[in-house]
Amino acid sequence: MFRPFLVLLLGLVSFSTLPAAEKPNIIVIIADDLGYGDLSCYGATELTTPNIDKIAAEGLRFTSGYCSASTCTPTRFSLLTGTYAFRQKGTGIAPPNGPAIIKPGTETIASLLKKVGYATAAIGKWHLGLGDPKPDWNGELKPGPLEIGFDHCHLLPTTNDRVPQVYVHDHRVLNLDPKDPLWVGDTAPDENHPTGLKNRDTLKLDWSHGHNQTIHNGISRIGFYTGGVAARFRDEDLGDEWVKRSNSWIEAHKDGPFFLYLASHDIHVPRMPHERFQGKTKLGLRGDSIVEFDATVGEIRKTLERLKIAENTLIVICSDNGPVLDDGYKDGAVEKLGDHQPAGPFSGGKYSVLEGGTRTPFIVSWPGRVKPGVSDEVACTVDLAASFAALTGAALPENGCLDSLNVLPALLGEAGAKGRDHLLQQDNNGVNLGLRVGEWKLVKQKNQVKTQATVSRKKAAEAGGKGPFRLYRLTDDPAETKDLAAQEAGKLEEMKAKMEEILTK
Ligand code: NG6
Ligand code: CA
Repeated sequence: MFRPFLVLLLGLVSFSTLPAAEKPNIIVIIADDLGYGDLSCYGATELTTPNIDKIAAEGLRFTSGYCSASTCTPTRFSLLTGTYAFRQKGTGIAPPNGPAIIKPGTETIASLLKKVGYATAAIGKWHLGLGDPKPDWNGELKPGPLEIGFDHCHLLPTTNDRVPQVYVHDHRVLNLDPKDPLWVGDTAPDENHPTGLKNRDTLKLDWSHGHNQTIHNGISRIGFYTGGVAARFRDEDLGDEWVKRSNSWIEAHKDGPFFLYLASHDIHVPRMPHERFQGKTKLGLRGDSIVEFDATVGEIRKTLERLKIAENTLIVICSDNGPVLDDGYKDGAVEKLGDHQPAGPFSGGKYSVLEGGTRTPFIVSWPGRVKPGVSDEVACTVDLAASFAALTGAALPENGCLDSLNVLPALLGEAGAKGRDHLLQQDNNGVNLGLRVGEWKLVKQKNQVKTQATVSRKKAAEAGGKGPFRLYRLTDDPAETKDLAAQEAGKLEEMKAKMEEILTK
């Protein structure tokens, strides 16, 4: 046999058993700080999100959909790796100069799907660190997404309230002029460096706590930077950038299969949506950012339709943690809240292990396959790895994806299909924990999390128990106000044992 043919044949054999044509494209669209009650398809009445609502109506909307942590970095870590973040040290909120948290060699959704023939891209907020031991902003930014299974990336490196405001395109800062190097640090480069603290009167968006260091685009941030002026973006243009980059990447890979991880920065602070969205809601910039996120989703969907690949594209819409109102800027989120309930019926929000911290919008759509409806099955972003592996015939690693469960039949809405039978929820560093098993919820509360009463509108919530372990029955008490730990001692012990088993697995 001719050598080229042999090589081709071997290539096909090592491929998955499913022919590429049968593998759907997969798009995970993850919002930032979007709460359970922030979309009209989840009951919001003070704004409308027509594009997401349409996708939810055509797909499956989960009422027990979760992210695994109540802050960004640990949720994203576990989404991509299929392993709970508390199992690895240093997976809390990443600082501007933080190193790559997911080490090369770690199996991720991207690496799994790449092995079975998918083109893979990460577009949007990264916030999982770059480089080792720190990012080389003027050189090659690696390791990063390209070292853990993504073919391409176009990123906001951390979050936009942290410096620097530049795009990372594959291994480099985009449009960086070598004559104007980018410097990023934790202390002011000189005493004349303008900051939000000293030059507060020049700001277009004032800070309320933290966020008072280097100023860019009239907004002061966490951290300091100088240089890289030609590379800097405007906050207002981020949403459009993600749409533009995603659409052109999708178009280039329309013959599929492809996996796109699209991580919008909406609705994280600083909330500064494009001018055309500002003032669109009565909720202020927070509401306007939700509408911008909805428009982003709509644009992606439009592209899939134009390319005639919508039928064969599975979309997951989710969030990285629950809602927060004042997260460091005076953007009117508190004052303009009105009757809006960002966490829906739940207590707590971002930073909390009460349901509002991790129970978030979770929608699965695949027009050719998913039967429209609403599902009460438990599904979590940590399950996407095992579920996508099952879908595409990718082999899960022996020593990876430790907490990812294959809930594919539940995600596709198959009759009688079950979701997770248990779910661990963590805060930023896994100090406080939650465990949901069926209707029961155990909360291990080491320290008190100050939750803004206005987020959850359940002032009683944080007082719904004083001990280190609290027990709630979510069916009667979704807001976790009545601690049953003393009353249900047997159940409490059973839940504590289950939590211990997961922690020490
Ligand atoms: C906190 C920031 C908050 C936000 C959060 C990360 C202060 C006072 N607070 O430390 O504004 O940036 O980190 O959010 O600085 S996350 O969604 O990316 O996890
Ligand atoms: Ca977040």
